[in-house]
Amino acid sequence: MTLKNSALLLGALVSISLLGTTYIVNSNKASYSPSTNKLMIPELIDTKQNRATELVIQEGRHEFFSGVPSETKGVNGDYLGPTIKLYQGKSTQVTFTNDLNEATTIHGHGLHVDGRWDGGPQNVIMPGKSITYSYEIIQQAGTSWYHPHLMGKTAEQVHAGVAGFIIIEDDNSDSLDVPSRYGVDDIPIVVQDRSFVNGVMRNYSVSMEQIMEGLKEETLVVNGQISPYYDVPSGWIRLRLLNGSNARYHSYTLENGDSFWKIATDGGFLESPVEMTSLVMAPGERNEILVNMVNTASNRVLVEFLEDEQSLLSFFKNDHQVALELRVDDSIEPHLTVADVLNVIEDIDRNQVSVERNFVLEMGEVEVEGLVSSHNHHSMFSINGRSMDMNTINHSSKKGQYELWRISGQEMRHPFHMHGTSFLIVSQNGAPPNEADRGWKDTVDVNEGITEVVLKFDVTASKEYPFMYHCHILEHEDAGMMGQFTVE
Ligand SMILES: [Cu+2]
Repeated sequence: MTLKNSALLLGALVSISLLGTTYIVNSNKASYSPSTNKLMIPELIDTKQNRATELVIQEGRHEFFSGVPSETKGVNGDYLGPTIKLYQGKSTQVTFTNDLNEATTIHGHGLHVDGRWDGGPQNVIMPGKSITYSYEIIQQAGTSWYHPHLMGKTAEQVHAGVAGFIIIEDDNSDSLDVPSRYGVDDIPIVVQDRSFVNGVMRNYSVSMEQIMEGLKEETLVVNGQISPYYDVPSGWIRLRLLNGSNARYHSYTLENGDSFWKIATDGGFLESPVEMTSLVMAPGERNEILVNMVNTASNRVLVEFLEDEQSLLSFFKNDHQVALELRVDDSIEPHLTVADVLNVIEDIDRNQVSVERNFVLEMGEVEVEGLVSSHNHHSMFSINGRSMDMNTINHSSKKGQYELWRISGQEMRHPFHMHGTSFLIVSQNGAPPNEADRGWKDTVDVNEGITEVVLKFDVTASKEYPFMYHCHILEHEDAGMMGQFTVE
């Protein structure tokens, strides 16, 4: 170990001693035995039958640990919300009612819908009020999600439990040979991290340091449960993974070291399944993977929380937690085959691009050290030197125009998300994306190197209801690492 590492190590030890809750949490994990939980599958609201879709955002009391309720928020329930299934080419009215004692919004993360229906910070639903969105689905099959996007309160409301899946189907997904029985072999998994004291979820609050690093808690929570199991058929199992953490990066592996196959990114299927043994997901990202359960009685999906490379906290907390135990039940009919070709993804030629834009995600140190004096705002988080201002439109895009966005971050990794469309990655740190990342995305991990993405918008967003781009570390977003734009 070098001298430099020793110094870091000392710092890490001090940090750990300050994180008193870590020990409390770990002792709690020992005193409760939640692994007998059967995975909760969110209710499916399938809009194919033109069912009126009404969702109520409400206060709840959810038991992460048996017999110990925590104060939470949910949608049509105590924690998290139903899965909404939407169809390409179909328009569906979805009404959100706010039964909370505070304002909220519900953003459809990943949806290509007009700014009026986007649920950004301008689409406020006051307490006791409702808002009806018309989800006119033009995009391809994929896994999106919904969550609050209230200015300055997104992190707290998502943390309390307001989130759910949106699954989009199209002609391709309807006929494709992949597991698609919801809750049988097509399983939505939202993975989060929370802290517990005597089995009770710690309510949201953040120190300045936690705003800087993002809120990183200790206990893995999957669909609102701790280390659940699920009975699955002895065939291919499709997991729709959502990193629903405020700030944590997750690394997924299988306990037995087996390969799994990634079949979809945020916004749709890859061209073919990509074999892998570990998968890193940034906050806000979705990936669909296939797990082969043919020759095994059980397997466990593990998650490791990644730390920034600089932090030696990871040296001590490098443990994998069980996200989900898959147990084979031979009485369930298995899905035994998978298509080789899943999708056709037409590359966007660089020559088609008519506008290039640069986005630099900046952290507070720059201003604290007095290097920048032109800022007349208080927030320490910004993009291109500007913190989010609801009254400022940062740029305007043209519908149908191809654009190249060049994004980089400062100090640490930031998951950059934009509303209203999906993009393709052109390059990251000068290299083309690997096979598993050559799909449609709306959230991408950026570091100090440059990430280039190409995109176009097929819907509009007015000045009244603009689209957002922001860091999906929710503490950074709330602190101002966000901007807004129109599409005309
Ligand atoms: Cu960030």
